[in-house]
Amino acid sequence: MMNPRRLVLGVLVVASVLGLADSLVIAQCCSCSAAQCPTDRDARMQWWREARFGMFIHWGLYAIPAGRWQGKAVPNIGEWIMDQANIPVAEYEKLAEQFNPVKFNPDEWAEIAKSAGVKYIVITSKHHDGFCLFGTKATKYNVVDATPYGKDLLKPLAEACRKRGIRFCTYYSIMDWHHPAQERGSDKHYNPTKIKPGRKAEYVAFMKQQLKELLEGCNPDVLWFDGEWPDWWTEADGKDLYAYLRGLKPSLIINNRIGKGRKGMEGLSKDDQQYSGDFGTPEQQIPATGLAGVDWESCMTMNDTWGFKSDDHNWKSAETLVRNVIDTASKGGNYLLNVGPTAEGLIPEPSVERLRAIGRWMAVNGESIYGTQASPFKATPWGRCTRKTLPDGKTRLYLHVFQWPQNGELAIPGLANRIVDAFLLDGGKKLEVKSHHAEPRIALPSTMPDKTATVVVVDVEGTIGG
Ligand code: JFZ
Repeated sequence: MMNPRRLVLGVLVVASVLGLADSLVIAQCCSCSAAQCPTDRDARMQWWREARFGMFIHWGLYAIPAGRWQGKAVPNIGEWIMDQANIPVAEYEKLAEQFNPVKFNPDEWAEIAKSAGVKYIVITSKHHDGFCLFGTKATKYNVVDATPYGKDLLKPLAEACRKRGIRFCTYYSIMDWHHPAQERGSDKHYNPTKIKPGRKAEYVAFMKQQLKELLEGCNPDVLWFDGEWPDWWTEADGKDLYAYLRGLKPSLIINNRIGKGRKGMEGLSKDDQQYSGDFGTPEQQIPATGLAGVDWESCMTMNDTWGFKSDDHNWKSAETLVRNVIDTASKGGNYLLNVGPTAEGLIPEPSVERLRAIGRWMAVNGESIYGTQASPFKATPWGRCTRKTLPDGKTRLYLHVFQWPQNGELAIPGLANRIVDAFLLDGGKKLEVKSHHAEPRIALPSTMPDKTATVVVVDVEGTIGG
């Protein structure tokens, strides 16, 4: 007879294969509270820790002006145009009457994401401008009620993603330039908003209603909060909201921008464990080194804006983006790469090209990224390293070579374990190990097979370091 734990596990495995796990309430493993329990945390973070690569989508009314207002280019990131050009609410609202993304094809977006090799997407359900991309009873200012398009955008996208095994996640801004309970922070800017006297409870109730609707309607696996920095939002508010959401969906993953623990653009939570949130959120940067025992995700743009801007052509190269995915994985984090679709509903072609190029690299080398752990080495001058523990207890190192050594030998500084195998990940060509002593060296082919990053696999006995 199966023991009950096995049975629960079996049911969960079957359920997750069928995509049902989210509708199940996962049994509590221990007496600690769900939010703090380390076993629960490890269980709910598992898919996220293995994913390593996601796609961010910033989409909203700001895609219509696309960085220009009254004939002038507005500086800074496109989704901030309402604040940057100081557009009155009544005027900005009118953009909704023009929002009709007839070319939006959720299957096409999900296919682009799939071909890039991302394991999850995070899309703006409501950005700072307050406009909602989902149907909600909490405000008329949403795509169903306020636009000629008149249909929910998130539900069909969630479905298209799940069909392809991609996790669906949503961004939600706490700061809201449109909601009547908040007011502009100064004459020239909405940011940072103030809360109107006595109206905070009303706004918190509004958020809770919307987030409940979102969970019921689209069942996101991550809630990615943002806009938490206005002074009226407190860590206690973050904790209360965290507990509310955890109660609604025990497996939900929530970023650290729900509370006040984030340290600026570096994005990681202050050390004392007092703050809410399941993972840190560095923005437009990858930490200099790995961070032991910390869950984090670097979000980054492909050009210089999150929301679509018609005149931003400052694209990062596909090589840079692939190396950023590798760099992030080598430090134990996830890479969340942004696209800003147009008002018509198209992911800009330069973004699609880059996603497909990343996907071609991932299709061959994905094993060296997904489900890997941070490098055990202090420095790898030729590139980066990720690792996995093999079922037989050996350690597999993935050496990502960015600079092909002139002398044809790849030195692995500080590796003391016995090497049992070395080969190129692409094609499996065996490589000669030149020394098994203090600094092993692997003989390489004379020309670099993949100029973006060539992965050399080295299997060693035992585990490395602590
Ligand atoms: C925030 C948003 O304002 C932005 O529009 C975008 O959605 C991005 C992913 O997140 O950007 C921030 C947040 C915090 C800081 C800077 C930009 N910060 O603390 O310096």
